[in-house]
Amino acid sequence: MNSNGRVALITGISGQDGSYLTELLLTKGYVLHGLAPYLRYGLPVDPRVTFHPCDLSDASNLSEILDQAQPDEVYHLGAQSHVKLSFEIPIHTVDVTGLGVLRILEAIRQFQNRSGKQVRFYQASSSEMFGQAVESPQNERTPFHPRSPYACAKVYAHWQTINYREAYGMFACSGILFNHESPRRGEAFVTRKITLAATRIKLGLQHELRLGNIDARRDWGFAGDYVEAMWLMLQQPEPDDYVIASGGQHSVREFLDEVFGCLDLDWKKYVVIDPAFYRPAEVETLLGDATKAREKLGWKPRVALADLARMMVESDLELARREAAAARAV
Ligand code: F7E
Repeated sequence: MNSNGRVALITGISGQDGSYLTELLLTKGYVLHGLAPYLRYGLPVDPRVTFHPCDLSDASNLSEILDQAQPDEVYHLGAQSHVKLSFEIPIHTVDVTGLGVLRILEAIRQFQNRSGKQVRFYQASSSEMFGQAVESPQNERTPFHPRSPYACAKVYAHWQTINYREAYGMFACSGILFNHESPRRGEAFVTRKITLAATRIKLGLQHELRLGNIDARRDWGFAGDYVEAMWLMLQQPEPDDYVIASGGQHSVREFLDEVFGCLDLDWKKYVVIDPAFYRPAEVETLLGDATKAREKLGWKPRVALADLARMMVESDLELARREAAAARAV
């Protein structure tokens, strides 16, 4: 693919969304720069991407990176994104997930002044901001009621993004993304935890699965669909905020039915409820209304939950088969 002459910079490039967005932007001909604190916890970054180590709790090298990369678009995906972990490391979470956004916005504002360039900025906001939601489904006008240090940090970051848009005329957008999953999802999030365990149980590598609140209800979509919405937001004539969601809602129980059903297993024989996985404050139910994204961006999700579950099961079954073969070879 020939270059389209545009440069994009992605923070959090080694995570699930960073990897799908990398693939999308490479097919569109972007020159790509990626930031992450260190790579060993994430996926390997595509060799076509120029990688810059950058810790969002420090960010002292951000200005230098912006001067080197000269980005037209910045996609800010980097965060401490695990909700339960945010109760255990709240200060670090708020530093990276909340203040980290301010560090980037301010570095971009100064870069724009130095270079005369207009940078388009995407902020990864989250449905967790709705928390104990006052209405259902949630849209761009639904008030926030965050229920974790992570969600509080995301609310702060969301409003800073709007503030930089209003105060400095920055082209800054927030995508309020509901849960989005894939075979590349981190292993500590509930969907991947379930598909990894179910496939290992199927092959006799594991015998139980310990979970927390399986009555929680979420609006789950496919990460590959959701990164397309991020790109679309930055191609519009005006910056704005958009809810990105599937518009369907399922409980963790229903996701268990779907996944174990794919493998002809009954999850009730293996799942143990363990209070260690409960959160001090839970978000019981979320459901998104992405009408604005459909009407203004022309965006809609393509992958339904049953297909997503199957995609994740097939991928994790392959991993489990390799693990079983390696165990036999020893
Ligand atoms: O939990 C329940 C848990 O950790 C989903 C992040 O990407 O999406 C994600 O946040 C539900 C919760 O995702 C276990 O209590 C039960 O009600 O997969 P999760 P999340 O907390 O909804 C939003 C949009 C983000 O922005 C976040 O960054 O499942 N649950 N048992 C469990 N959850 C986990 N992780 N592990 C369990 O054993």
